[in-house]
Amino acid sequence: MTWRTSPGGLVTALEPLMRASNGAWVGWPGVADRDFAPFENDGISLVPVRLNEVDVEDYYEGFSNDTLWPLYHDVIAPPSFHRETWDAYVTVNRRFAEAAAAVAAPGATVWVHDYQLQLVPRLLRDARPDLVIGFFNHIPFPSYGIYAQLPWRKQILHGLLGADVIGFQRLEDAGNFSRAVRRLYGYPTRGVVIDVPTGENGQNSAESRRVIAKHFPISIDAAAFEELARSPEIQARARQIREDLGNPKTLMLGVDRLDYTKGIGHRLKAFGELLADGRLSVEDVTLVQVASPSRERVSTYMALRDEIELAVGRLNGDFSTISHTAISYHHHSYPREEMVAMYLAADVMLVTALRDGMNLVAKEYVAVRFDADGVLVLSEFAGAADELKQAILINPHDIDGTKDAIVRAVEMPRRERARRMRSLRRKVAENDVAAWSASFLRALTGGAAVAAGISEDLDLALQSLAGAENVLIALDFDGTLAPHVDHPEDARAITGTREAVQALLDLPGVRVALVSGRALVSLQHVAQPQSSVLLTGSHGIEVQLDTPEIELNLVSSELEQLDTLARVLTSISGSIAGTTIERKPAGLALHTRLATQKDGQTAQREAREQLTDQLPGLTVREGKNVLEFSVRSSTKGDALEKLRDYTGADRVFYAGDDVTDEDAFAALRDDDLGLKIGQGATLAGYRVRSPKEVTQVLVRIAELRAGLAL
Ligand code: GDG
Repeated sequence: MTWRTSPGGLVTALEPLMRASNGAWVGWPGVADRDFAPFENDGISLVPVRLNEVDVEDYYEGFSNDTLWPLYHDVIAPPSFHRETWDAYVTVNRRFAEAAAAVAAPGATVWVHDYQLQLVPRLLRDARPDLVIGFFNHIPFPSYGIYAQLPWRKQILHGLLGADVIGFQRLEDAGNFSRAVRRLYGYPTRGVVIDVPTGENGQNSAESRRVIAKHFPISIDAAAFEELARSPEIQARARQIREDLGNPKTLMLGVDRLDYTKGIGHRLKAFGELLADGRLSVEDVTLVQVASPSRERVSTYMALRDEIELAVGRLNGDFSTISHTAISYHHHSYPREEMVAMYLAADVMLVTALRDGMNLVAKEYVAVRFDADGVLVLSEFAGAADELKQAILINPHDIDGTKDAIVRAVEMPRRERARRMRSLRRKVAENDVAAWSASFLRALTGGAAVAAGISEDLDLALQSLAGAENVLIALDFDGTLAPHVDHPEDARAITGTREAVQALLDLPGVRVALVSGRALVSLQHVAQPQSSVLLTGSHGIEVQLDTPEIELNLVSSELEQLDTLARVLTSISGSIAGTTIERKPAGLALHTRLATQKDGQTAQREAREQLTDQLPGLTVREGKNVLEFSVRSSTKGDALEKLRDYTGADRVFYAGDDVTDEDAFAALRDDDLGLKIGQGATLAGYRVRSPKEVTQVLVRIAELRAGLAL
């Protein structure tokens, strides 16, 4: 068994990212009916998904390539609609979603590619709400009038809307998608934003999730193409190609998968007519047409091949001479080097697609032409036409227009060729495939942050924090992770918090701590923290750091004071009915709730008098029917300092909602990040509304940190 990397820009663009973030590439290995175990290659795990023969027939060749492909390409060929192939599409999409759900880390970013997997975003979101999900559609998205033909039009939209960001090639595609969502679901859309209701009641629900539908025109690894083109071997090969073709004055080139969307027939028709009209002659002009084999078992493609080869045969029969061939036709795939040599050799590149998401061939031709020569004739129905406006743009259905464009290209003066090519090259260099993936991922991770109610400012601060070597994430509990409740023992962290904390714990260089005013025992009871979470209770007096024992953060003089305090209060409480004492980690409380008002007052007065005499440094807090004495005035700020020392963190994140948390915010340093929950004045630099957003912030930190393993 052997394997090799798929050629192409997508792999080139994503490979470094995938490697840096320990990514998993989930996909079909390209062979039916075989199970392959997942394996690692250079930091990327490859996760094969099995397709059997029937899946290939129904899901891949059927629904994907005989229903969606023609439909999305404006029904250039008639799409078939079969319920069995739809069922196969659902089944296989589920299989991919399961495979991705199984390998994605908590809070991971998953990027789903292309029309074969449109149900995956939703399936994945249902299985793994913690994930950030992007989808990119490599082919066009048709206008509503055409899309509406699809019997499963609502299911597909629902599937796609599971993503946070849905990327398209062209502005128009994104617009068509948003319109379809409005027409079929009635969800509100504003620019690139779609508000998708999330609640149980669907459309009537008040809660919604933001989905971004936007165009991100894909590109190529332009520098790599240029580098190949600059190599002496490839330049020699380019000269050789021209020579082998009899050094025609003009070499024209078409490179396409043999697909009916590419307009190969229209191109041949225009070229044939030009030869017939005598506007071009085989003495001067040769057309090289590479038609790489594609989807050879789909009947429309078989018919197309026959049709194209018949046309090529006819034209060659009619116009070729012994020394000059009109069309040099090749039904093969070539190595990348040979393609580059052909691009270099070609004076005119013909891209006549009737519909094409982008068309990378057009961009490759431009990237290769470092000599600033060559003319690109480009269909306005290819996505590339939006950027490559200095090409000669054509409507391939207009055969006369196309013929004129070809003649213009053949006759174009050197200076105009150079001017146009330079401008085209700038475009391709500016937006290469790395820029494309970076901008998509920025929208995706930024988009998820916005959707989660995280402001852009906060997100930037989180990004910076996540890049630190050692990070301490310190969190208050009540009001921060858990909503406030009437009975303190009922407090529980909201759903998702535990998973978010676990995601953080799983990352190297990250420690998580709880900082609470509660006594530690009570904190443990309500928070049920994972064993590696560091705990501090009673405003920092109690700490539990990687050991089962609770440590009292008291010095010996404080312990002596505690003894004295206990002696005095026990004697007072023993002599006055209805008064009780409660031990606290660093003090005692005298409760007078059950005593008469007079006895209560007496007890409190005596305690104050005796203790301020004997223990002048004592802290006294008065509550309702309770007087609390402590030998130590520890704050959450002290707790945070202790944790900072212990963990050796160079950056600290602290989140809290209460006035007592302000001591912790005050202990933060310039590079640290304080997050206040709810309203009220604060020293914290950032604020969110509720514990729900805190959990999202934690997920975000984990995700950023995982990505920043880069
Ligand atoms: C889909 C969308 C969108 C072709 N023959 C050979 C070969 N190729 C390479 C080309 C180019 C790629 O295949 C074809 O890409 P295109 O963009 O032209 O078209 P599709 O295959 O239909 O791709 C399209 C694209 O996805 C990306 O989003 O642009 O609109 O339909 O890179 O160079 N490469 C080699 N030998 C061949 O014989 N080595």
